[in-house]
Amino acid sequence: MLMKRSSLLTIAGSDSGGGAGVQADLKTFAAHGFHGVSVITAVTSQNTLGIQSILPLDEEVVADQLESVCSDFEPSFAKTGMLYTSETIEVVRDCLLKYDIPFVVDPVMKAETGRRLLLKGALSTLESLIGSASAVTPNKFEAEELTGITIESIDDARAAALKLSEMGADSVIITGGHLDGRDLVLRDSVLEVVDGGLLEGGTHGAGCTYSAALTANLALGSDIFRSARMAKRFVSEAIRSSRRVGHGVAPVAQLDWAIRDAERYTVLESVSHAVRRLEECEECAVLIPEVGSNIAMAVSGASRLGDVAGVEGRIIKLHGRAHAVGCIAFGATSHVGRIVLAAMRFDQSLCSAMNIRHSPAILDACRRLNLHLESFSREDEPPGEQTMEWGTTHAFKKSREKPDIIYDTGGVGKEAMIRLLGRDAHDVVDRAITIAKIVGESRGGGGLGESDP
Ligand code: PXL
Repeated sequence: MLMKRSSLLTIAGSDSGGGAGVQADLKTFAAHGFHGVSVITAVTSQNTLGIQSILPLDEEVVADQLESVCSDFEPSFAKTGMLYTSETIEVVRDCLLKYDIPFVVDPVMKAETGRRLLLKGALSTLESLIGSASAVTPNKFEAEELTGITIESIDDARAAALKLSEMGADSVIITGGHLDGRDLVLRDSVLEVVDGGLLEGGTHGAGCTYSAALTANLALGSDIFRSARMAKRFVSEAIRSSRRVGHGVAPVAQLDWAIRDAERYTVLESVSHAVRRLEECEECAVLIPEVGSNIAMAVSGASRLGDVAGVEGRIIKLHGRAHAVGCIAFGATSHVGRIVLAAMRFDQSLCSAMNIRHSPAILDACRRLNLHLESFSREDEPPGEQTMEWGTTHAFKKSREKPDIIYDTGGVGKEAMIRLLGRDAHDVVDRAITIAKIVGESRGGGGLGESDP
């Protein structure tokens, strides 16, 4: 369970496209396990192609929102984004100081398209806000505007960071989207460079996401250097996960990474629980082939073996039981993993499989369960093919309905094999256990010999 986390506050503009601003900040706070509260300074009408209009809210409305959230939620940290006017900056500063809330200033000035998100005359008021901040996170252009220093090298960035720290912020981070991906972190005259490299992916909202992740990490108690590293990692994953939505610059995806991680965890749990059930099953050793067995399950949308979890070694027969040798991990099974990937190309819901021993009694048990069986012959396999991929694909193509079971009768030096397919590892193991019980009963009382009658 997550430790109890306080609320975090964002004071920023709304981005109707959901990529930057308040929307980016709230998603980033949520991804770090925080409840986010928000004060909207301006409503931007925008999409991936640009900003169509900006409606700044009256500073009284901003002050009302600030009072509402600060008086009740007691945020442990705040961050500011698009503030637009001097008047808004002043009410924000007054409130944060009144409630003694530490804050990060992301000195947002312009959108990627060049549209101003801070009025020209508001720069000096923004500087006074920076003077009370725990951290300020300008990009190269914002740092240039605030310091008057042209930044073309990491040395220029260092000079600008020193000048910014003289404004009074505890820490300065010049973010590196325009500095070969390197961020410069300065605190109490200690300088650290956080390397990152330039990444492939949509970047709209990257600055907001970075400063929100920094805020969350500071609120979790990390120092500025660790927070900067963690925030860089978070925004890098969000850029990598960006998807083309709309027709222009893709927004970063703050939650996809967290959701993917959660799904991978669920898959690991599902496979390990299924393996345990198989090991506890008294009749199941009869299903284990000479070459061993494996159970695989993939995350949704899987496209490579790294997206499929299974037993690192294999499942063998030991003391009359099925027994897994090795841990459950992603990328652990190439044979059964390939079957799953091939089956998913026909039906995304068939994301799990297990190979079991081929024998007339086991095939008969499968038939008695009214499962749809399909087969392939290794003799038909064209040279240079991956057998598992080809066999599975071939079986799907020749089958009228989607197969539950695909088997082959072996070949020279190749053991015959049955593969069970299912919607998840439990589904597959349910079938395996039922088949093993039928085989056990049909031989009259469950004694497990090495071979079928
Ligand atoms: O990324 C800066 C930014 C911040 N806030 C809002 C924005 C943008 C960029 O477009 O729209 C509301």
